Amino acid sequence: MRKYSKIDGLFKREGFAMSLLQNKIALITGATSGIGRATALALAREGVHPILIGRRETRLQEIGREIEQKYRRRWLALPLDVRHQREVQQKIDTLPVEWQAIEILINNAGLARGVSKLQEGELTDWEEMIDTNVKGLLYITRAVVPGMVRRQKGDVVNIGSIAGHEVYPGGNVYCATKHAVNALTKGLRVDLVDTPIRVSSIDPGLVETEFSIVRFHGDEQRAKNVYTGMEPLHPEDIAEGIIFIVSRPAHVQIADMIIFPTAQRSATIVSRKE
Ligand code: NDP
Ligand code: 8X3
Repeated sequence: MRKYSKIDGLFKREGFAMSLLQNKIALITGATSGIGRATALALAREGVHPILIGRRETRLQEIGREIEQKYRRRWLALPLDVRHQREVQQKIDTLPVEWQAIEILINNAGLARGVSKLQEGELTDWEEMIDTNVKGLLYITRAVVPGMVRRQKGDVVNIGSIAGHEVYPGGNVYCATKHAVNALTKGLRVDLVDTPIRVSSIDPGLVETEFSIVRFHGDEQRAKNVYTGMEPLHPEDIAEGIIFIVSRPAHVQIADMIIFPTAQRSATIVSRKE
């Protein structure tokens, strides 16, 4: 009989991914919150040793300690702004030797800013989104993937969005950055065709994290309204999708996984109860 246990609020079959992922090293960007944090914890639960990247160092330390206490994994906090190319390259190039063989890269750091019409948009918001979601993802990928190619081993998972498949009112530049992530995922997958390295993207609809608080520049009430009257996805739902992707047998590559809350059917079609 199959054994199920409740871990972190999720039911999972024991040993589902454990043996495949045991002792691998993963680098997760945006690990201080939301999807990145949930993914770091889920990977650690499966036996992975995570490198945690984000700008808020105290949070990186807290999450690292949680990983150590719950799962007894090694972890490394790497405080870093993914927009700073030289620092990205330098920090990856000078990782302690026991952390260099990164086998799983989760390109998750990203953000939306505002919902202005394009003709009224804030240039600083545009630049922050493009620099983080597109250029930051490129800088990290450029620094990490050559090592995977040398070792002939690795998984790259980019966190895209339904906003990379559709556009919605006020989504203009954010949607453009996620369309770019979609294209970069496909481009990298093609460029790595002669290697065993797999490239995947996971594209969620509404997930309740700090995302909307950041989008609305700290307006928590406005952020809450995004999820009113419906059950959004939880960051752990996306983390479980990532575990599924990276724990497939070596000959199986998940190209793209679109995940919606049940109450959502497209970027703009959401059923809300009073
Ligand atoms: P959160 O705001 O909760 O988390 C975003 C993470 O990105 C934080 O850890 C933040 O860390 C990090 N980050 C932002 N900018 C930088 C930077 N310049 N350098 C390093 N880290 C950075 O949001 P989510 O968890 O929801 O977002 C994660 C990803 O998921 C994003 O790419 C987002 O676009 C995508 N997504 C989110 C959806 C949602 O509905 N929530 C749906 C679809 C996709 P710190 O501030 O400490 O640097
Ligand atoms: C986040 C989901 O619909 O706010 O990528 O763009 S959405």
